[in-house]
Amino acid sequence: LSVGNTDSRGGLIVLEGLDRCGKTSQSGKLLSYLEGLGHSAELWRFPDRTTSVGQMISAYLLNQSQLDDHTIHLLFSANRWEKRSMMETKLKAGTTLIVDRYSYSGVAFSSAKGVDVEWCKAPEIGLLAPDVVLFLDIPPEKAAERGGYGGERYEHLEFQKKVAQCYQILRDSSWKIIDGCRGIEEVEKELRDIVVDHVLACKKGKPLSLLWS
Ligand code: DGP
Ligand code: NA
Ligand code: NA
Repeated sequence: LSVGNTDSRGGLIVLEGLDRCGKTSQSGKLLSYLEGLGHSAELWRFPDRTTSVGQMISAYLLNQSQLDDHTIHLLFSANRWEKRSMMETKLKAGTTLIVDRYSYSGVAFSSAKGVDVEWCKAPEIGLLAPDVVLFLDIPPEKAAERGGYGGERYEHLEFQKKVAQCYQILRDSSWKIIDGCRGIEEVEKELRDIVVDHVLACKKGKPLSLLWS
C-alpha cells in the first residue's frame, strides 16, 4: 500500500534491539554521519516521553503507576500515532528520520508478557512502515553484563530473554540483523553503509508504505 506522492522523500530508519544493545548511541552517530554528508535528518525515539501520553508511559516504566498489560500496550501505540502525521510531513519534506524503537518494540515487549501477537500488532496497522529496521543483535546475557540497566520495569534478564524470542518472529524483509557484540566502530561502519543506501533509494522516489508490510 503506497502513500501519495513521495518524490525525493527522507528515509524512515528504525533501530531495534534489547535494552543495552547499543542502539541509542548508534542512533546518535548515524545522525551526525548523515548530517555530515549534507542530508536533512532528525533523531526520534519511542516512547516519546515529552507528550502527555508519554508521561503516562514514563510513570509506568518507572514503576510509579500500575496499568493492565493491554492498556499500556495501547498507550505505547497511541504515542506512535500522535507523531504519525508529523512523521509523514517530515519524510515528505525530505528529512530522514532515525528512530530509536518503533512498533517492533511495541509488539515484542507486550507479547513477551503473554499478550497475543496479532492483538499486539493490530493498533500498529496504518503507521508508516520503516524503510529499514536495523536490529542490533546481542544475547540477553551479554546485554545484562554491560551494566547500566536503569532499573526500569523491563530491565531484567529473564524478561529480556523473552523479548529476544518475541523479536525473532517479527523479522521481515525490511530487517537487517547487525551483530551488536562487536566494537562500536565496527557496528557503526556497517550501519552507515546500509543507511546511506536506503536514504538514496528514498531520494530516488521509493514509495512510502504502511505497517504491516
Ligand atoms: P527506552 O526509552 O528505549 O529505554 O525504552 C523504554 C522501555 O520501554 C524499554 O524497556 C523498551 C520498552 N518499550 C519501548 N517501546 C515499547 C512499546 O511500544 N511497548 C512496550 N510494551 N514496551 C516498549
Ligand atoms: Na531502557
Ligand atoms: Na534505549
